[in-house]
Amino acid sequence: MVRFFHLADYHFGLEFESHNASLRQFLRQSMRQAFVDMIDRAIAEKVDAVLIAGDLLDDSSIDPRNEIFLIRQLRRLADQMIDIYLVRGNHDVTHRLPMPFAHILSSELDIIERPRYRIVGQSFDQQFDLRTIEELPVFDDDKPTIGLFHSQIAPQIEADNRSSYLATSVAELEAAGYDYLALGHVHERASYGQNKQIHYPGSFFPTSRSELGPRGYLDVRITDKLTVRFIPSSQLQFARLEAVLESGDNFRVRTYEQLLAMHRPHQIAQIRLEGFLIPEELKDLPEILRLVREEADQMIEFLDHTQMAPLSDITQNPFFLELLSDFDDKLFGQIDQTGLHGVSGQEYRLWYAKNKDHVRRLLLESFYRGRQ
Ligand SMILES: [Mn+2]
Repeated sequence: MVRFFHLADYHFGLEFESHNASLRQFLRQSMRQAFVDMIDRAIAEKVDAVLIAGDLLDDSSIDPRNEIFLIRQLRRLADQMIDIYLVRGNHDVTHRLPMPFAHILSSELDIIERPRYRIVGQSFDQQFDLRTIEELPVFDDDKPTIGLFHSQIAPQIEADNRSSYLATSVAELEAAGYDYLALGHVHERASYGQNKQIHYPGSFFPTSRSELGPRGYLDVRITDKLTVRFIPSSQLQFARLEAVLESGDNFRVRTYEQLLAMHRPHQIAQIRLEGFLIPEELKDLPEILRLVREEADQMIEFLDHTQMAPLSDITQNPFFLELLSDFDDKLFGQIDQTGLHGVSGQEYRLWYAKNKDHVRRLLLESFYRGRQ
């Protein structure tokens, strides 16, 4: 049996700059811990190898702190005689990580023969690698053969319609008859082929808000059959949720509790808010959201798409009746005193009676426009 872990698109070094400071710190720390946990498991379970299918780094120019971390972790595998195979992807094509203990595949088709298996693979040779993967060599022995590529599977590869990412196709990968194809580049988990032997593990750790759900790596065993099992690298995951807020009694406490109930440990949720609220509630909302975020350790982000309730729903509200009657009094007082572009007070009253709802709506909207 051959057993190995297959990971890709770790993008280590990513700064998570679009998140607030505390979340950024938490994400960077969790990203490291996820890697340590994977290495611990590889050692505890005595796998033969760890395969890294490109984009180990987010950027080839890695800072000293990150390099020290990464090299020390990877060396733990080498110290336990666990082989490391790595191809360079579009994000780390020029990295200079000092890892003589690992096999970094060259940018030409590379074949590494081991006693119990062989690896066939290829690194990127520049950021946008316009080549396609050349025809894979076919081996007619029983030794398990594993392909390792950072590659974009294109439905059909034609000379004038190439991907920039060392493209290939399912048909071409299948033609070589390999036992397993360890791919990277596509950040969502996917598998292809008649025998489900072609795999993208997806990103090792979420690299952005849009990478939802569990992220991790694949535990692959090749015996007389192939077994592939997904292992989450971290409990942390991103989620996208929606909350419909309801106007009415006890708005503050109700809304606070409704939103806080959506918080889960290890979940960074982006919650889209919908609903029609009266202006007083809209005014209170930012503070309620701030309190929820504080209670949830900043693990919730809000997208506020709430709208002001239709005027008919809110003009019965005492606050508005007072605001509007004050407005009418002042407006007509002013018109009676000065006239309005030659329109008499009487004419204006007639026009206003017809267009009252529209005018009031504009007034209320402008009054509350500053709430965001
Ligand atoms: Mn990537």
